[in-house]
Amino acid sequence: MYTQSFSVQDAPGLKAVDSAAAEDPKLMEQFQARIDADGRIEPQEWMPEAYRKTLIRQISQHAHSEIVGMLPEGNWILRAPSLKRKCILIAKVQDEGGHGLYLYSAAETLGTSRAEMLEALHSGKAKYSSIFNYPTLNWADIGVIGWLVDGAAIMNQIPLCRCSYGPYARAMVRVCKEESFHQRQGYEALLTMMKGSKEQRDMVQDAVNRWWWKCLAMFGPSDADSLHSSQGMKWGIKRISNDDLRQKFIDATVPQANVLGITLPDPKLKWNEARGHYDHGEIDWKEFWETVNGNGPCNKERLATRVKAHKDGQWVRDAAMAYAKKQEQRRMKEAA
Ligand code: BYC
Repeated sequence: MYTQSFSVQDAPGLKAVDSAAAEDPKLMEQFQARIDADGRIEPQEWMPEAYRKTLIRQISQHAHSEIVGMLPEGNWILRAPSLKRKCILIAKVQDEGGHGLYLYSAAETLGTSRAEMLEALHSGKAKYSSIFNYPTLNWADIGVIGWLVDGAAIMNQIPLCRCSYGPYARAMVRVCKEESFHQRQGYEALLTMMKGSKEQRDMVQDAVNRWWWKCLAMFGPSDADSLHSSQGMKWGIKRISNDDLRQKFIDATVPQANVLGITLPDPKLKWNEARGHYDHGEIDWKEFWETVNGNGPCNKERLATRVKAHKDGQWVRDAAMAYAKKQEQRRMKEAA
């Protein structure tokens, strides 16, 4: 769907966004009316500069999360306990790489380039999901990432299939289908371990204890502290708030934890009949912001691995460019 990226500024026939037009009240009114009527905005259409920038920020952060998210699981491909688990894990990690590619392409339709986005990631300027800065200590962590991390990701990403920006919304449809397989394979791996020895069951419980709170923080700061939520909701980029998504995730996950036979590490987790939701304890926001700001347990390692992979892959990009150039020259010669 997104094999042809283009720059909004450079593409002929497309109107570059200028800040004077961005402030034109009539255009703004038409734009908001389109969004309020649940319309989609496409790359060649007028959009406020701030809408474009917000989308570039969110989609590129999302893309970075997908490719950095390959690293903690990638570490376990050689250590998967069976050929079946290894095949599943390879397929999952490969899917995450694919998600990164659709998302970088969707962001490129807004006038940024792959090189700019990667430079921002590699220099530490851009954010990516906090969750990938924690270590994967044993095989149960891989099951828990599938069950909880991908489970949280689906909860956050299903509403993005209705995002007002067309290319992002369409990319999310396929991403969500694949995330659903990721979540199920994780849960199934944990169910298998829970039917095994006491040591295996303890490993699952230990992994859940370490990941639960970090997964709740994935949804972002509470609504009262969320910088971008109200504008993002007005523009139809976000459809459900951070806290509401977090609550939906908790409500959906508690029964799954019961079937699995593990305890979620929150003494305040309790069904509230009046609210029709589970009450829960407070997230450690100080720890979350430390991690988001580069000081989590694995931030430096993740970034170093990513930068090395990019450098090591330079010859592949050079070879692909040389091949494309050769093909183009051949076509020109044949056409002449
Ligand atoms: N980690 O005003 P807020 C995956 C930042 S991939 C780090 O609420 P917004 C998977 C936020 O960026 C999962 N930073 O922001 C892959 C903002 O900072 P800036 C990734 C976070 O944008 C491989 C500031 O905090 N999913 O699942 O309205 C294997 C204030 O926040 C985090 C997406 O990216 C965080 N957790 O809402 C397995 C989904 N949370 O930009 C699985 C798309 C917040 O002002 N993104 N921040 O410097 C979104 O839905 C939204 O951007 C967020 C944040 C809900 C994440």
